[in-house]
Amino acid sequence: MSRYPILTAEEAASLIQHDDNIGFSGFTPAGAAKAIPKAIAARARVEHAAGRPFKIGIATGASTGDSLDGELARADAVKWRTPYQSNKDMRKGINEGRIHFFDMHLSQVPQYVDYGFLGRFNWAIVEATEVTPDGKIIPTTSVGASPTFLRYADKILIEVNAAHPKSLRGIHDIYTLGRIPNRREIPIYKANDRIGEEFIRVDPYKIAGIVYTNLPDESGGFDPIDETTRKIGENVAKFLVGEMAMGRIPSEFLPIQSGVGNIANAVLSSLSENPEIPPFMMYSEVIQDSVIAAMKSGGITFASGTSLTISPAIQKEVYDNFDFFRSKFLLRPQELSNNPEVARRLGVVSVNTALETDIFGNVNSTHVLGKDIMNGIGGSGDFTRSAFISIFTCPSVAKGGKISTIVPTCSHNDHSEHSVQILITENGIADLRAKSPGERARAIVENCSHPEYRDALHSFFNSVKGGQTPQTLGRAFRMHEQYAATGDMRGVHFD
Ligand code: 0RQ
Repeated sequence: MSRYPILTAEEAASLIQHDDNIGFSGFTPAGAAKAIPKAIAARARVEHAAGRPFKIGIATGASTGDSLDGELARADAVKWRTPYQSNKDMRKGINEGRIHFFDMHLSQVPQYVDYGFLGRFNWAIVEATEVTPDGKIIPTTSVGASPTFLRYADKILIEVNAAHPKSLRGIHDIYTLGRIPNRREIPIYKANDRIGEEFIRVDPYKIAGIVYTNLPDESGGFDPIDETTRKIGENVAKFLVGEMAMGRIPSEFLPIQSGVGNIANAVLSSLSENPEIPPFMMYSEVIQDSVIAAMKSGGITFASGTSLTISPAIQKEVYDNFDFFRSKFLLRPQELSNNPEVARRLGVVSVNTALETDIFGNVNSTHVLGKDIMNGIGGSGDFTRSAFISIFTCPSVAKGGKISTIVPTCSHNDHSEHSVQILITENGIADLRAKSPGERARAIVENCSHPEYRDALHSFFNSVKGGQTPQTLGRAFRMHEQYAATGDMRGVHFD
């Protein structure tokens, strides 16, 4: 007999009040709460129909699945949202100004909660494979910010999800940072060092109920690798092989961090298949499909992350062969997986994806035309600023060539020229280290931009006389302005 009340999702949702702030589990759709948020959305619709307000504040690890971000956004039940999302309805609500969203570095979310920057949390709602009578919670496929939400929220609801095996116990590495200003270094000296416990400890008296579910993670999988993403991946591998040959990367290689998405998936495939790159470890956040394939082939020996974001077929394979995979990864709280101090000390090579980059090396990861949010900065800033070598990748064009991802000036800045070292597209590699802004502009345009935009980009900076940076404020956004007016950047000129 469970010592905790067993509730239906609807009963759990009935405990939530208008204006409550909730910390949900979920870092990507992996391990996100599913049944209770969906029931809260249904409750919001009923309340709205009765003429009563019903909106909640939502913090998570990162993005989640449609049952959380999608359902709650569609029910107009979101007061505020942080730190990252990738759901089309949530994005729409944010860009239409209905949802108050603030984008955050993912490593900082737990500390913000811990020190009260986000206010009081009424609830933590998390998914688990198991809860023991003395309050030990075994998460499912992600850890994210759940340990902190569980510690600080007034009350706890848990979805115990039978879709994940109990054998997941042991893959989590839960460790609590000390209080500032007396916090010590995190004792991770190699990516595969385990430093914490297998479970999250909570005060059992805070657990208001358990909802039993059997729901798969809502991970969609990735687009197949195409010619462009394959070339980007090959260029990343070529660059890193060159760094090894020059003795800048040690022969045993360095831990890799990789962003999430189609391009990142392709890059990891190329790295792990390249015969000149030795088997390597990852110190990253999201463990995605290509990492699992590389673990099988021996290209990746270990991955430290905070979520196991894999498509359903790959998840089945991992669970069916768990004896093989068990020792190959650890899921940690995001203030550890994304910790800048650890990333700097381990010499992480970061590889993230840009939406657009400018010719001086500033990167926009988050906004379309400077205004509309795509997903958020995620962990890209946690790693880029601290990496031993920071790489950004992107295709040189988007939307069938109508958008050049390389522009004179980014329409929004997430990573500055001071943090971005290497830029890679399908066309080539721009090494920005030790280059002045003018030299960077030349390297980026010549090596990385799409041939269709190259002459125009050259003409942007070639005519500028004097100054440290060949910039002309009056022409800086001409490509964006043309796209906004005509839906196509092609044919732009700077004369
Ligand atoms: O939209 O499919 O509608 O055409 O952006 O682009 O090429 O599929 O690339 O899946 O790798 O995502 C930056 C969004 C790239 C992602 C971003 C359009 C393009 C397409 C997606 P369509 P692709 P990916 C780890 C680290 C920030 C956070 C981060 C991201 C869609 O990588 O969110 O790095 N990164 N976190 O057409 C307008 C441009 C565009 C553009 C591409 N310049 N203007 N649209 N697109 N460039 C993750 C976490 O921390 C959890």
